[in-house]
Amino acid sequence: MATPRKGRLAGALAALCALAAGEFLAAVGGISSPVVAVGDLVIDLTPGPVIRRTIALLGTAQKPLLLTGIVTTVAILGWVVGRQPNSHLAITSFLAAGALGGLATARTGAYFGGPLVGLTTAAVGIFALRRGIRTLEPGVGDASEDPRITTATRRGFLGYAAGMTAAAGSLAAGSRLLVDRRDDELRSLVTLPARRRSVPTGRKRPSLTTTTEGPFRNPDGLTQWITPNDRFYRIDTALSIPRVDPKSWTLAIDGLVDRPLLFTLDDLLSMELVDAAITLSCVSNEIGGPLVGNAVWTGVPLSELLETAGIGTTAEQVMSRSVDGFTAGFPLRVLDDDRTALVAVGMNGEPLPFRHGFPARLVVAGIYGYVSAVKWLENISLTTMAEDGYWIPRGWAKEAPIKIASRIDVPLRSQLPAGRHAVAGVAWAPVTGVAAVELQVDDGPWLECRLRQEEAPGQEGDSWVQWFTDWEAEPGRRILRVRAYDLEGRVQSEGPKSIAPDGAEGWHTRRVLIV
Ligand SMILES: Nc1nc2c(c(=O)[nH]1)N[C@H]1C(S)=C(S)[C@@H](COP(=O)(O)O)O[C@H]1N2
Ligand SMILES: [Mo]
Repeated sequence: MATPRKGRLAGALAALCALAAGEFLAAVGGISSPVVAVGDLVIDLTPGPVIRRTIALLGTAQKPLLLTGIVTTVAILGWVVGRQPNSHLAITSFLAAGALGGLATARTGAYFGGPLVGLTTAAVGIFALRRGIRTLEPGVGDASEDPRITTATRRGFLGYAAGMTAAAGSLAAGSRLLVDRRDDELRSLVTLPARRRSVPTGRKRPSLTTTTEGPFRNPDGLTQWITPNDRFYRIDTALSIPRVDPKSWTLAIDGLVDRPLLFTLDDLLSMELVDAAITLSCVSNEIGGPLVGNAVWTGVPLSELLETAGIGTTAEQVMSRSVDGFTAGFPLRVLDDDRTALVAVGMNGEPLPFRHGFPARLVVAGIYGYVSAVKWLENISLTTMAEDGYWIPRGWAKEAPIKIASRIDVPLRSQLPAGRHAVAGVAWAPVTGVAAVELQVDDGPWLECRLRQEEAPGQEGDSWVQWFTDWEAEPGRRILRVRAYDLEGRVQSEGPKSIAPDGAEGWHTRRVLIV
């Protein structure tokens, strides 16, 4: 064949267009994306140790990379079979890819829609490839004979290629739109009641004090005290975010309780809801890292639900499970100090976003997310300590209080002119609360910084503080170091210690060149 390269390009385009058509059909039918379903299948077939290593290596980039890998594989498959578009190999390959996508999608519960989408995808691919090859046909084998034919062929092919690219692009964009629309509809079924209590336990800690006087400037780049929902970090094992229907959702409370209970979302919404600002952090947050945020959560106090169910005498652990099978547990005695612990249905005044656990999740002040903050919550079970949550057999500590931490956010740039500059950031020590934050320049004395929290419902110690100080920067290479103290007099550990198995330790350090 005279145009193997174009044949291959036609193959790759046909495969991508078929893929986009499959995504679109799945979105119209309201079933799982075939690409994501195949990703889930890959994860389920991958041995645990390999998964652990790729998470360690790739972190949060792991999911986008997997999905990109699947799309690329499909394009390469099209490229390979495009060389011999009419062969059995080409048709079989498209059918096999469609069948794989169809079966993977069926596994998510779309027993009829999945295979239908898979087969349609294969058919679109085969048809698009044939169509593409036909635009090449006049030139095949006799390209040198009539230059007018080759020009017409080239135009025909370019038109085909442009058309396929546009079709794939608009189908993909259309699927996105459809999925977003359906999400908005689901979430709009939920309205948070306007009347809410502001303090979970009826007590508020004494106001934080600081020994340094003077106004708190709000320098550019300082982290907002409340993290907006769309900027809140996201960590979970879910490749596709569960879309839970709030109308049929229930929360079971069972295990070592006197009376197992089942709540609908309306049950929870008609209870007296509580607002509380709580800082949530991931155990995988490196020193100075971004996996931490502060939000006002709205929900029902966990202790009220447990008391209604009646805590059994042998109960030792609160073990929660999500609709996608993730589990997390913490010792029941963690709740003994009356700390804020909510079955949260709202985040910063809105129903929970899908990424953050719609319609309900657990938020417990002062312990890392992986032992407590189960999103897309469906079950809370009281157990003995013998049971382990998802991350425990994977090498993470069974008990995981959030460590005292502080972070330098300002200055943003690492080169500055000499003179006065703001140095600022955030610090947290839940549930005790931050007493002081100190900054050190080079090997100089530790300077006490000003602290600030916003007016917000909840217990003050549960939330981070913003800290700020002015700095007269002198020319040269400067090193800034920060550390925090909690209200019980403990100082942030100097470390350095890495995140596994129970959270990083160390003083965040920034190098700044003053010119
Ligand atoms: N269902 C489910 N809930 C989960 C997780 C998960 O993987 N699945 N990860 C936990 C971890 S490790 C953290 S740090 C927090 C993060 O919550 P966020 O994504 O809302 O910030 O969710 C927790 N809840
Ligand atoms: Mo986490």
